[in-house]
Amino acid sequence: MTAIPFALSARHKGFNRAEIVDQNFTEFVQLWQGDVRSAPDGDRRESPRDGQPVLPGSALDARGFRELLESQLISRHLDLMARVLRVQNKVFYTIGSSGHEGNAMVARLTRHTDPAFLHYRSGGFMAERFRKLPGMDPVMDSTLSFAASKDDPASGGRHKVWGSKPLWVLPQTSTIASHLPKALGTAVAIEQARRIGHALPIPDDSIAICSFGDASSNHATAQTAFNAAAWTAYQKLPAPVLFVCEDNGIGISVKTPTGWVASNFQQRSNLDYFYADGLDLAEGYAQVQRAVEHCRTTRRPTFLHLRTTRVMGHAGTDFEIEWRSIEELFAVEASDPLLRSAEIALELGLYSKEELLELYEATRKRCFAGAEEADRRPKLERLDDVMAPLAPYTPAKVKAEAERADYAERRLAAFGGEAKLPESQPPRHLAIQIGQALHDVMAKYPESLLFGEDVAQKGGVYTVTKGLHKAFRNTRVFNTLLDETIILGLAQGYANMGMLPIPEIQYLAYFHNAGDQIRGEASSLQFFSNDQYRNPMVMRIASLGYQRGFGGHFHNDNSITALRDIPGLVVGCASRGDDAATMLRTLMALARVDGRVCAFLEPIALYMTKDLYEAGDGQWQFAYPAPGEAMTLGEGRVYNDDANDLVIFTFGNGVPMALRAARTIESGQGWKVRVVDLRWLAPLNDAFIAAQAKNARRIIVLDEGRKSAGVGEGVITAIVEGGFGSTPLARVVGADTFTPLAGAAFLVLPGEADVVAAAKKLAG
Ligand SMILES: Cc1ncc(C[n+]2csc(CCOP(=O)(O)OP(=O)(O)O)c2C)c(N)n1
Ligand SMILES: [Mg+2]
Repeated sequence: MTAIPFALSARHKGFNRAEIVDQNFTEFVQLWQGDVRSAPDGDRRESPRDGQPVLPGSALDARGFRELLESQLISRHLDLMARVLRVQNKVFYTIGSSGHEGNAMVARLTRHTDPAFLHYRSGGFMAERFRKLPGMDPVMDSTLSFAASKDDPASGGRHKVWGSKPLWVLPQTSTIASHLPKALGTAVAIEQARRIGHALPIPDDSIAICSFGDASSNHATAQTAFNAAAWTAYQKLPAPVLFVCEDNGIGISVKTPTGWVASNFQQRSNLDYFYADGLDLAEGYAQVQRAVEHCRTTRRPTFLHLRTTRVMGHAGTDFEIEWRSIEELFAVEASDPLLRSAEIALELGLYSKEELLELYEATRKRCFAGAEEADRRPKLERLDDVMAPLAPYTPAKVKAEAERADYAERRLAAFGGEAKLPESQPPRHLAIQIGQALHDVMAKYPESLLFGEDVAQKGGVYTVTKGLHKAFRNTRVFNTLLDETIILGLAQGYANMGMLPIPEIQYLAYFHNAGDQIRGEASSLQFFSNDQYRNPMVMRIASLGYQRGFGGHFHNDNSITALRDIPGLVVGCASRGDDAATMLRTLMALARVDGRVCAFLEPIALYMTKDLYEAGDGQWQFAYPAPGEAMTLGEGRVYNDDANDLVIFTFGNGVPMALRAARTIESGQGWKVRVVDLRWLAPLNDAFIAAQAKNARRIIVLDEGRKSAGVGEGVITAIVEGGFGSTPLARVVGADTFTPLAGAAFLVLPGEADVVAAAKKLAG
């Protein structure tokens, strides 16, 4: 890189570094004294023209350079505008891209159909990608997002995001590194689509692009994505993901040890390392090009280490001058890539000083005008509007889709013939019928995939998925590596490419260590993209307590709270096989029709339960519902409909427990007892709960989860808000503790005797 021939800013010790960075550019151009570059023979060279390389041997031509420079300037002036208009409450976000504008090269060298998951410093990338489609305006689109206007085409005013539907930029929330697993998932999905005959919405040779900072590269979620990418490539499976690490040497105020990123990534096998100078367009362009071409042609995970810097602090609220030495700030500001771009432009005679300053000021004007216009546009002013894209639900369409049964031939093939169709079999228990229901939905949706730990040949820890691998082959039913974050990242990737993923989490306790993939990412996509992007999925989780043979907390976790408070997530829990089948059909339909992210909780302790009252009675086995039958979202199951003396609200393991307790209570108290299986735990059907509470003389809420923040609290709230708070009520609920091993587990979980005791108390 050519040294900047100007000791910048030595006079500028001011507090407002944005103003100083701004001034630096103007002064740099005004005071530039270099010569327009001479050709080797001493003749003054003409400026390179369009199509001619800007430097001998460079991959970048004159037009390309001018456009990249313009993109850099747009990005810079959006940052400068944000600093000024933030204090006037006209824009609401000041984390900028200054120093990172070289990422525009990555956009120029890729296609607008290469799905991109971007770092928050992607102003240059976006401005450049906007060129790829005619009629788009990078300034107006961005300022509308800065201003949180309802007209923001990316998020509809819900967040300042880099995002665009036509440009395949899927908006990101600002949890660092959380987007890497789904970027890898998208890359894997691009390749897998062909193998299952699924038509991609983008060209077959697309790559997934994912950018992030140097500090973020250390995050567990980033590391698992690098590892999974390498794990994939090691097996010679394609994973065309371009990881772009924008290394500015710092994360907020913590410096990355010098050389760490190179040292950490240069030698990783199966993650191919490339370096590019993001501070210098002339130097960096060919380097970026090599990385992009490598990724596209070899289909291997590629790590592009892009040198950047960070000027103007982490955000507008970061007054670096308070915690960094002025000498350090001078040095950082002197490495500003826009000064280098100005130098190239002047040296090559692509712009005169006046032209460059004119362009600079015209871009400033454009960004301010855009922001002022955005400020006049409407904001989100009603709660309904804010929430509209979060959890779309079109009941009639979902019902029609769930009941659709036009796949008889594929179904016959999946089950192995007419005689083996599950509805022709005698009543069976939960584990068998979940397996049958999965055969059914996978036959119905050729774009569905089932994956997780041990799910393939073994059929899962509880053999629930047994037979699916044989029926649908390795391309659709497969084992992943052991990492829940990646399982859920893959799910998002497949969904992004139009497939219908059914990821399995082996135990509920292991959902929690990957929960952010659902909480921060999958469930937020429709919200932050104004429902332009959807990542539908049905996540199966083996759940809850009461296992007799396999004890301890981590196999008996009963915390549903962590799922219930994720906005938009649908949570269903079936306590019997026929309900599992009809519920799964509806969950798949919710995913397909409305793009919903769904969780299906499978009570492990009921998997093999066949009897209800006495050993051998076979009363917890049910006939398999033939296709055409489905369960409405929110619809519970009521046992003993017209009994009013006592109503027990419950779900999961609580259902057979309540039915058994009801028998004892009926004979002891002489009451008629109704049992209500909620089946849907999120959203809770408040109206249904209130309707069931209406004629109840007494109520028991039986919740196998924990006392604090469990489902039971929601049920009681619905009863009270429904106007039935004066009905005598008792709650039978798990303790606020982890579940111990062996018999002690039953001390912390509610049992049949507790329900009977609660009824006695209500009688007293
Ligand atoms: C999971 C998570 N932890 C912490 C943060 C807060 N945070 C936001 S940006 C940042 C530093 C990121 O640094 P780097 O990855 O180098 O990116 P840069 O801002 O330097 O471009 C931190 C700690 C976050 N957004 N997400
Ligand atoms: Mg950084």
